[in-house]
Amino acid sequence: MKVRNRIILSFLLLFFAIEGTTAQETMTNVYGRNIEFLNGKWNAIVDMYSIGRPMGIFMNKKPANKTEYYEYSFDNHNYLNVPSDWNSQMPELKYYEGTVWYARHFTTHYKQNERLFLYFGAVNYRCRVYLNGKEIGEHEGGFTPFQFEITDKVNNNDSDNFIAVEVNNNRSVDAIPGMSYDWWNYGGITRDVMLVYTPRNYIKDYYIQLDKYRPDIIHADVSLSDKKSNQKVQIQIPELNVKQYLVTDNTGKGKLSFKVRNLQRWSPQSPKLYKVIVSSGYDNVIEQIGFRNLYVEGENIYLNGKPIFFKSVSFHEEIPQRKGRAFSEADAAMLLSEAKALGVNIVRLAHYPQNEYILRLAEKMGIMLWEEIPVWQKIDFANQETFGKASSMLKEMISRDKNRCALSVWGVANETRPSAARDKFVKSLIDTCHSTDPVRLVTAASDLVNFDKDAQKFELKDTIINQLDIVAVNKYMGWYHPWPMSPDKVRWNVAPGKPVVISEFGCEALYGKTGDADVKSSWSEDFQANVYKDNLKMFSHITNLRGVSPWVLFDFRSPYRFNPNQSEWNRKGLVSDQGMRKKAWYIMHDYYQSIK
Ligand code: GCB
Repeated sequence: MKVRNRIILSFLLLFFAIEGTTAQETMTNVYGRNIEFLNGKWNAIVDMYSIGRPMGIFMNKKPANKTEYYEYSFDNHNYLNVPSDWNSQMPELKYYEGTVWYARHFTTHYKQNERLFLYFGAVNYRCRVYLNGKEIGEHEGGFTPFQFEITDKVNNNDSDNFIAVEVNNNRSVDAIPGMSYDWWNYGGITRDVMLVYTPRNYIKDYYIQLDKYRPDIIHADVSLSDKKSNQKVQIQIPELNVKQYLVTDNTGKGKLSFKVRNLQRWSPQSPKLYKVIVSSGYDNVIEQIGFRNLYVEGENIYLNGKPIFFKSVSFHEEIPQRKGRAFSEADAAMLLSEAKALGVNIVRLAHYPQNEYILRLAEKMGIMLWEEIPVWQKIDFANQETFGKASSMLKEMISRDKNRCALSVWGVANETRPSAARDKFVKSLIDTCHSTDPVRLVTAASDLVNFDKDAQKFELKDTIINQLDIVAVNKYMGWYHPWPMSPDKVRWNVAPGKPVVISEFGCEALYGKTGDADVKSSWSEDFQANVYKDNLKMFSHITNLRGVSPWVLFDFRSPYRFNPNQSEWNRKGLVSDQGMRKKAWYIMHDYYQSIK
């Protein structure tokens, strides 16, 4: 084909490919549905110059006669495991940021009264999905799920279907997160992919949680896919002898609040979950749900009516030993067991929604959770489209996890700088949390606590704190910030009247390195241990302190850590990249033991 004709053909292909849509809102509790995983080895093409789309490679054409040829084929080429990131699978892709195509064949067998969905747990960062040569939709945001209905788009009854996913993880100014951040930009189809079979009229969504304050009132919101009134939905909790009905309005939605007796509330000491069955005449979904009360009054946080102190820690969704994203139940067990061993009652999932295996296992293990969207430091706050992205991510996160009673705190931002645009952006996210989910606490981590020379105290000046349930503070005393006086003399006057949680503190140390405990550049465990001791002294004088969260549980990979002791690792872990506990781990462990 002549070059000109080729270009025309490319544009035509592009035009036809673009009729796709953005992904739809996902159904809740996908793991409780009739699913078939599309995990495994997918064919892959690394498309460094992003020319696969104009070339139409998603059509997966094969030469039909002797004169035809195509400069691509997915067959017998590269393979990538799904789920997983691409960086850890091929040495050539360690630093790769760009486009990779994933493709595979699959068959389906839905019945006449069924619908079929294609569901992605997460793809980092943006993707377009093509089915049998046509684009079916796109999604942006690397850490939340999305789905497409493909009922009438597939060749059913065990005929062949071909799916291609164009994944791109280029960083951009208008994205969430933005241009640079302190973790690895793992690209790829990083979470489960599945086919979901549902009845024609299926239970799309439900939100069943205990009242914020009352120990005996459960609220339930259900939404069916048929937007019709007078549909009856039953909610059963067999162990509590609950059998309640609600009726939908003309949008297919219904609400109900009912009283329960002898409810055993969920707590870290006793992580009780109940089997809950939601059924319409057509569909039936079962899930384990826990019930608890969580609220803030004055400077205290109350769980089931009793004040609680958050003994927290953070981790990224990463298995350091594998230098790759965590994606399985086994990965979740590794991360959470190490957190539990430290003595925590809550984990701050840094800095983005992590996979559902982590959330569900944490709930079973009695670990509360704080989950956030990656509105991290520099974001294009004045850009409406960027706001739209953050807002979608927030809604996707809440929608997926709103039935996890372990989920206690929503985080909407981390270390952002006040400005009119930022304030509007972040305040609006806070409002979304409060209005869509009354049973969780909302926060945003700030690094603006500074020493006020006149007052001789640490203070925080940021108006968004007025809207937060918990004021979260990242402060690296002894590492990024020198002590203005001896640590036990330091006093805080931060957000009086509200609970304060130290959401990050800590210091770098290379595992196994001994050195002078006073010399920062020793990168030694001794120096790190000292920083921990000093910070704990300071904490004991913060009167409204209701939790602490050392940064961070494990050393994690970061492209902007250039010191030879770091060599692309953030070394603030209490546990090394090889899973070895540093000296500071024991200090933190003893501290948590001492708090009753
Ligand atoms: C922070 C960030 C966190 C970084 C950490 C660090 O304040 O919130 O994402 O990794 O500091 O190690 O500098």
